[in-house]
Amino acid sequence: MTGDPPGSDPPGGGTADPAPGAPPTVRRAFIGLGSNLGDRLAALRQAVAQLKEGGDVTAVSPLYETEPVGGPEDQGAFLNVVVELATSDSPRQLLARCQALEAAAHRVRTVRFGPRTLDADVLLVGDLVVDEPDLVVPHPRMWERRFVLAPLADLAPDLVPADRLIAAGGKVVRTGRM
Ligand code: GSY
Repeated sequence: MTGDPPGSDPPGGGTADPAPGAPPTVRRAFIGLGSNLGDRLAALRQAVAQLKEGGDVTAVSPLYETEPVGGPEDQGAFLNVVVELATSDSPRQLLARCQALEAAAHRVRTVRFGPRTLDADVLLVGDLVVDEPDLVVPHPRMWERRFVLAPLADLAPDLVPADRLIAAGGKVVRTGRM
């Protein structure tokens, strides 16, 4: 028997790293970024730059302008990208990085699903599964959201079956690169 059985990771999304002193496990992870308030492009650029400070960003998807999914009817369109990392960070460490991005963008939570300067979500962390009150990985709503699946499919077509991309909701338009 080699490796740990699925679901053997410790609570809190910590990594089940092998022996002490052994190199940490590097996983392919994806973070979703969205903005529909203020200077949307500047907010996404700042978030990507901040993520790159971690030294583990490997790719940034094309930029998409996307119809809001959920929330108030009168909110403006989002800009969305997905960022790929090759990282030894745990899901919980990635959540902390996402929260730091939102804090740096001065996000204030007012209306649930309402306009936001920046939303940063942990989408996938290798094949890890986390189900805790404040952190669920894979992201529980990603498969319903074309604003996530379209940029994710650009980076990782192997992870997004075509039928799921077609079935997902929300109009998206690729507008170029950041
Ligand atoms: O969960 C991300 C925030 N969000 C978005 C978003 O980023 N893009 C679009 N198009 N709709 C959204 N609804 C929510 S909530």
